[in-house]
Amino acid sequence: MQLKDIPRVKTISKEDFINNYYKPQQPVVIEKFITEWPAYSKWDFDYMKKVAGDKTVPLYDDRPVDYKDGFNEPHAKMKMTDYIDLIRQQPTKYRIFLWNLIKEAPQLQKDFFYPDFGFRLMKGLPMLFFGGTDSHTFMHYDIDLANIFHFHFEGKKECILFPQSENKYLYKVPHSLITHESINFSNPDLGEWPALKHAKGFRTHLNHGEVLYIPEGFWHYMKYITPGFSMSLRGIAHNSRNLVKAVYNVFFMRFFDNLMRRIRGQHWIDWKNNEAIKRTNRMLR
Ligand SMILES: O=C(O)CCC(=O)C(=O)O
Ligand SMILES: [Fe+2]
Repeated sequence: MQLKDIPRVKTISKEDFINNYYKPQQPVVIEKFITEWPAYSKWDFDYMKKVAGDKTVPLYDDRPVDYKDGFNEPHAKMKMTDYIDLIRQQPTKYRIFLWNLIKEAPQLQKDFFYPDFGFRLMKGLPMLFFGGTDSHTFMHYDIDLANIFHFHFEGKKECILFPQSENKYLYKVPHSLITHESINFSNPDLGEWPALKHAKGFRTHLNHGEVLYIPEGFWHYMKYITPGFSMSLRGIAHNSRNLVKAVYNVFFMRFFDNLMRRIRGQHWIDWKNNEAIKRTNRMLR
């Protein structure tokens, strides 16, 4: 993989952000953007325990996709307070994924602001993500191909991004939003996944208080190097091709995939995983 370091700035004006990153659809890390937010000094594991300790949280690990799992169905549940104790004490695969802040911990809304970067952010959808040492998300892009601002707290997190232009080298699983689940993007076996040698992407490590701009529809893989959590704010896709893909994914792809799981069961999943390899290797000939 050819991974460039994501550029970093301390702060940025709206105008520079739009011209240098949003318009050309390039990622950037802003290191000191949220130092004025209450969240910058308040948000840590003890505070999360205080605010949401009693909540039961859905947990995900890195098990392979099973046809019996519904879309985004959790693998385990725990009280938030127990989950935070767990990730502080030992490495774990368990992550919290897409936890709706407004629904689950609305008082956290007082601690941050919706930044004005020249386009509208979806106000109802601030999402939280937690992970322990060595947990990671699969390489995926979001169903609505949104622009994402990803704010990180507490720990250190590795982020690897690819634009949609690299799909042909990424062993993308058809009728889904993920790459082949056996690839370890932190250290891929290029003998087994030769097409990845051609994929051009980006990498960075996020620390407490930093925000990563992920351009619309970009693939993202996140690995928690140490326990931490993040908040994502989203802005709707502007490129018309991305918007068409988003509408297709939300209104068709999801239902088609669920229907095929019901009809063909594990064969459907196995077929898709095989196709991911076949289609990508075809590119190499
Ligand atoms: O950081 C994570 O665990 C995943 C973040 C993510 O997928 C997102 O913000 O869309
Ligand atoms: Fe995502």
